[in-house]
Amino acid sequence: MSDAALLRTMLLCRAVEARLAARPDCGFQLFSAGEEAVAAGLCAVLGPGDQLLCSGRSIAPALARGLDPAAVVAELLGRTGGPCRGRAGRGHLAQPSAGFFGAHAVVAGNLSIAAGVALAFQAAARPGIVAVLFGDGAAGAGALHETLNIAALWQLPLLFVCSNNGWSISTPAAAHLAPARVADLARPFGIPAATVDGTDAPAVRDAAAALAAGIRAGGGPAFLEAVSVRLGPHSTSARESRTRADLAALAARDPIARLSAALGEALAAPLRAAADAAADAAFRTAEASPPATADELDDAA
Ligand SMILES: Cc1ncc(C[n+]2csc(CCOP(=O)(O)OP(=O)(O)O)c2C)c(N)n1
Ligand SMILES: [Mg+2]
Repeated sequence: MSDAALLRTMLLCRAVEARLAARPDCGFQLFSAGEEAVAAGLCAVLGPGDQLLCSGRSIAPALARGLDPAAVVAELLGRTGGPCRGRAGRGHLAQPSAGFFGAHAVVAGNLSIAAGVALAFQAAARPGIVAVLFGDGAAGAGALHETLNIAALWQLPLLFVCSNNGWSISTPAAAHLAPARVADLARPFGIPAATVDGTDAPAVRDAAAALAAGIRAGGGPAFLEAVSVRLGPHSTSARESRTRADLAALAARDPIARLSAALGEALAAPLRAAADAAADAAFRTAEASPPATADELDDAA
């Protein structure tokens, strides 16, 4: 995927989230602003036969994976036009037929499920790989260490990707994580690991491509740590716990501004306009979709 295509993907994610954030009925959301380069760079190396699992911070990963933006927005607004007919929302959004095995709201809960999907690929001799995207908050969880162990032992086709934005809600990584580099957790298991600047989309793509190639060649699991930034509060209902000075420093690392500057305004401006138009169209289509009914919600329970 070209650098311009990465920027197009990131701009769409930002445009959709900005429109959602502006709505009084936006619901409880976790936005990816600042982390779009991780989603775009990772998804650039995934093909139709691969599967992606992510955390509850799922909007950019779902859009970057290529899900229909109108369907994603419908799901977020609780409309029946969503892939889960509006019953899953951000926390459980899934469309396995599109290579998106889903969002998992339980921190670290996606890891062992991803190992199961990778085991199913291996058992069926399917050529694809499974990527699991999680935060630094999952890095101290037992599920990560158990999954690293079994993935290494069974040589599962699994790409671990940690978007290390340095925060779990209001807890800094330094307060809950012993190693300074999350990627170091993979090394005792013999799993190839790399750390990359997660605000540099082409660098994420290139690092993910190298690790994915090793997995596709039968080399077993790999681990990518993308050092990212969370530009906004943890969620739409969380108070910002960082200072204005902290936020200003983070804003200077905005991955979209970075790639826009690298590619030049002549290229970035039309991409921005196209992303805005695509996001507007997605909301129009989603709003025309009926809300999920109470009956349907009962069916799902
Ligand atoms: C097992 C579990 N504990 C607590 C929560 C509440 N929770 C939701 S997101 C979050 C922080 C996760 O931090 P991180 O993994 O770094 O992801 P980020 O929010 O930075 O994307 C927490 C504690 C949860 N969803 N699941
Ligand atoms: Mg985090």
